[in-house]
Formats: sequence, C-alpha cells, structure tokens
Amino acid sequence: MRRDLPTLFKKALAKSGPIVIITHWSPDGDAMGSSLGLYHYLKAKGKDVKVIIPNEYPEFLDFLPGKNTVINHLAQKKKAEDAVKKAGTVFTLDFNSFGRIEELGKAVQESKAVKIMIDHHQAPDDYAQLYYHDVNASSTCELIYEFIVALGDKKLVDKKIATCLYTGLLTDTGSFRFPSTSATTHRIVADLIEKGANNADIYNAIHDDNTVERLKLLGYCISDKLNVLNEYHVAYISLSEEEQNRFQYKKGDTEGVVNYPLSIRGLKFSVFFSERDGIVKISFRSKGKFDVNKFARTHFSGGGHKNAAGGKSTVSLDQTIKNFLAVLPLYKKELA
Ligand SMILES: [Mn+2]
Repeated sequence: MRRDLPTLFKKALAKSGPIVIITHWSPDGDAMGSSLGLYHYLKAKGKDVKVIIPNEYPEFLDFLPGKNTVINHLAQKKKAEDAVKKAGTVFTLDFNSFGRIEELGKAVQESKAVKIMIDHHQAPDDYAQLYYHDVNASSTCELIYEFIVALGDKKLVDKKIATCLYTGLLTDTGSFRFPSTSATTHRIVADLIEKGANNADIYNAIHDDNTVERLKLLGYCISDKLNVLNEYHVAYISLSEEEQNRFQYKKGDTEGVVNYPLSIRGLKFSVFFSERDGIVKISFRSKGKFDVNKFARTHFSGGGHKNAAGGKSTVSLDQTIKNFLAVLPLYKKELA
C-alpha cells in the first residue's frame, strides 16, 4: 500500500497541464467508472481532461455519464496518442503495469508527463511519480472516492460522479459479496446513493441487459461445458471461438461466467478459458484462501487479486487446458 500525501497531489494538480486518464485493456465497470468519475471531478476543478481507453468497453456500460467523450485508442489511434503527447499529467487507473494497456503503453512510457497511479491490484510497477495504491480497497472507484475526499473536495461529488463510482464498486465487489467488501465500502456506497446514484437503475443496466443469445451461451457453458474435478475442488469451463460465434458472441457476453461454478457447494477454484484471435484468455476465481493471483502469475502470465485474477496463453485452447491440468497436482494440498 502506498497512498501519497494529499498535499503532494494538490501540488501536482495545481500545475497539471492537460490531463489524460488511461485505464486498462478490455475496460470493465471499475475501469470505466473510476476513469469517468475522476474525469467529472477534474472537470469540476476546471481542468482540461480526456479519458483514453485501449479498446472498446462493453455495451452494458453505455449508461455511464461522459461515455461520449472517451477516446478509444484502437479506433482513434492518432487522436489518442496526440492527447498523451500533449498531456502534462497522466493518471493510470485500475492497472499497474504497461502490459495491461497493450500498444498504448509505448506512448505512455515515452511521455514526459507526471504519472499518477490509482489502483488496487497486487505488485505495482514503479513507473509513476505519485501513488494512491491499496490492495485492500475493493475497487479503484473506492480509491477515487477516498482520493476526492482526501483532497478536501467531498462537496464536489455530484450525481454524475456518484453514478460512475457506484458502478465500479458494484461490479468489482460482485454486487457487494466478495471479501474485499468492507464497512468502508458500504459507507462510501451510502454516501454515493445520497449524492444521487440510483442503485436499482445501475444494477438493472448492468445485470438485466442480456440478449437471448447471451443467456443461451451461459446455459450452454453450464449444461455442456462445465467440468468439475472433485478431488481438487476445481471447476473449469472452456469456449472456443467457434462456440462463441454460434451464440453471436459480443464483447462482455462471457463476463461473469467464471463465477457460476463457485456457487457449487465445496468448490474453491473456478477457471474460464476463452479463445479469441489466436490467444486464450483465462479468468480465475477462488473462494477462501486459495490465491489465484499467485497461480495466474506463476503459470499464465497474468495476475490480479487473491480471489480474482486473469491470465493468457498463446498455445491452443486444448493445450492450454492440458497445461492447466498438469499443474493442478502441485496445488492439491492448498485446494484440499
Ligand atoms: Mn478494479
């Protein structure tokens, strides 16, 4: 954990120049919510500020205020890189290593801007000048709220900011059920609701926005693709690109699939493999002590949190699963 002093952030903001906010590849609710929440806050402070995302965000986040101002690097490469070049200050939110922003990483690395990291993932790289980093925070949105309060600007939290921050708090805590959900989380949530975040509307926008195909894909994952290995208390689901296409796969459609197996009694570890554009993306979730951040780092070039992490593999889907099954015996004791 490293939370630099509020006075240092105030000084940096006083001479910030144009500000760019960047979040990670495949931005989720916390990435988008924290970026746009900070965006509205800095706007209220009179700053010149832009949000850049490495690639498109899922459709169910379309309700977020300010989403029309976001620059997608994949679609508007020049515009995004020019903004990074001109920036005097770059905030990097909800990630802590340039590998997480793919091609955009180069532009940020080359930029002479002051870099400020606000994040809650394990093992941050040391590219920034200022840090607001805490692995015990439920979400980056929680940290943005505390950041605004620390800077003495709680009064600036309005409906727009509250809506954005509530979104990340909701999604990163699995609707307030993960162990990272603290009393502090709930206090912040209470305040955000008072500031105008409509909790029921936000939940509906995110969770009750399925297409028929998405729901059928989920059904297929569970009825046809679920493998349970009782001796390890592990379950995994895999989807090839062909299978996804059969259900008219759209970005975000398989979000959350990995959580379903964990609802099985006695299961401790759930894994979801999905093949796309020649690589296999892997999601890891666990209950209790089993550390999937460590597992993902050790075997699948990934990382994240103790109970939720991601990784990838560049060999085939079948081979990836074989590799996964081959390392499981090493964890038999931990998973017992
Ligand atoms: Mn997050």
